[in-house]
Amino acid sequence: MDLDAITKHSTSHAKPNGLVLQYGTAGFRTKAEHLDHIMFRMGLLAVLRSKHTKSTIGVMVTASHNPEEDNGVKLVDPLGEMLAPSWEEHATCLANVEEQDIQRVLIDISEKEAVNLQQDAFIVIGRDTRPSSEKLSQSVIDGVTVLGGQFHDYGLLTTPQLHYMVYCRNTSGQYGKATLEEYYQKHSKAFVELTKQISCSGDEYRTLKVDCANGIGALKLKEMEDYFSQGLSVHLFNDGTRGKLNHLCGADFVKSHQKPPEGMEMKSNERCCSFDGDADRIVYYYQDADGHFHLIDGDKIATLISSFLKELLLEIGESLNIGVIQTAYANGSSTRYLEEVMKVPVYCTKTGVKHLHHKAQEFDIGVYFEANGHGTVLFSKAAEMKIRQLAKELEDNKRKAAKILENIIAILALKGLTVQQWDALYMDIPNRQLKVKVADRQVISTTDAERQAVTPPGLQEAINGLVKKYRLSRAFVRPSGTEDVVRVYAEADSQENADRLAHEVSLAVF
Ligand code: NG1
Ligand code: ZN
Repeated sequence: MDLDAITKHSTSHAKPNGLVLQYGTAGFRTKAEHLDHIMFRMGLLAVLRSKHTKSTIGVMVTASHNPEEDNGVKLVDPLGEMLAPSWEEHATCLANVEEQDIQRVLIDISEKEAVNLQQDAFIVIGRDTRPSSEKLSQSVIDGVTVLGGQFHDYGLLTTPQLHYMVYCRNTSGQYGKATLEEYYQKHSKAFVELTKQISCSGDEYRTLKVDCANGIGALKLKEMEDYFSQGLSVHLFNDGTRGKLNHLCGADFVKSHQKPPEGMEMKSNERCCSFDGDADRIVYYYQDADGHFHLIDGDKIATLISSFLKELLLEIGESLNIGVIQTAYANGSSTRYLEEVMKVPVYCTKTGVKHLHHKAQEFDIGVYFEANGHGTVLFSKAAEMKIRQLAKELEDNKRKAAKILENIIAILALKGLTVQQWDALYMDIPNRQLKVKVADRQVISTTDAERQAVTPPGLQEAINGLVKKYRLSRAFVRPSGTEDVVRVYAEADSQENADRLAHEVSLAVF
């Protein structure tokens, strides 16, 4: 370690006095002007992590669905996963020390984790379209180079694309080359193959209106369009040419306000969807003939995918185990439908993809989605090999199902239901989410996958009392990991009651 260089560079990425930040649900996130030192230090940490794992590590500069003025950073581990928990602690520690202690913390981490400092390090970097992102990613690069790490800056990328690049680079090209070209080719090929096999016709399945949240999704979908020319026709809205990122649009807006984004013309029964600011979230929706808005959120996506997969497995006679992972924000109806009608086991974890991902790894096929549209499907190595084998071996009709499964590993698409039929799988229980500003949100601590408040004393009892007043009701509170607020969630038998319960619970939080 060139200690002098570290000292010199860290003074040019000074930490604002008294600022304490935590590596939270999705890395560090706050106002962009408070993040320069964090970026530099995460560059340093990424190098240690890369030396430790002897692999390429990813750094993504984004604040996803937060307002345009915010920014954030998250590290991506070798197989495209979220950073390991013990390293999150190192990240928090490194982020908060005074400049003169940076070297000591770097040495501490290296000793604790037995990092071989002679090992080479390689970092890949991506960023979203926020005005602050370019400069902040330069600060990451500064941190990487000062510790002697090599890097490749991909520039503008979606979060899933950066995860893909990291994965490709660490699997010696077995999965594919770490280029956007290959990313688009792989996905479009699987999609086109898949739609060939689905017995549906008509434009309905091939056209889609996309609200890009005025973010990176628009740029990347435009790049991708040529590859999809035969299979899919997408119409982009909120493509960033006029509006502000995530402002009155995007997946988070649509999900939390339960209404269409501004800037999108919706005709009745047209299939529409929204991305978030880094394009790792998607929710679908449509307006019915009476002008009612229907939201098809992450819970319904998980239901669709798991029922589709279950049918395919049945067809090929395979008994791979499927599990669905949700959070406390999953609509009560979706959990009931999955467990009682579809008979798939459902597990609840804490909020944040990393928790869902971890649990999903326990299954041959783990389907996980947050209600807000973050999620994916994990196939265990063994399951993937079995499916690929079956796709080669089975006789015709069975082979077809295995082939579809094989393609699904790369891309997920509809199974020939209309958006209305999909929506009708179950009816959401009316619900409401609210944000409450408090002096210190950390006074609230929770247990049972965040469904019960442990502190402050008396809060859970108060919530229980309120919930009892309503039918089909449920409510919980938790401190946000990405914003300085407490989140309140409530469900009840009518929208009016859900709104009322959420409001009453938010008063109990003060
Ligand atoms: P917080 O702010 O911890 O609630 C939010 C979302 C998470 C996840 C993260 C990361 C809700 C209720 N919470 O976390 O699901 O998406 O941001 O982006 O939507
Ligand atoms: Zn996101």
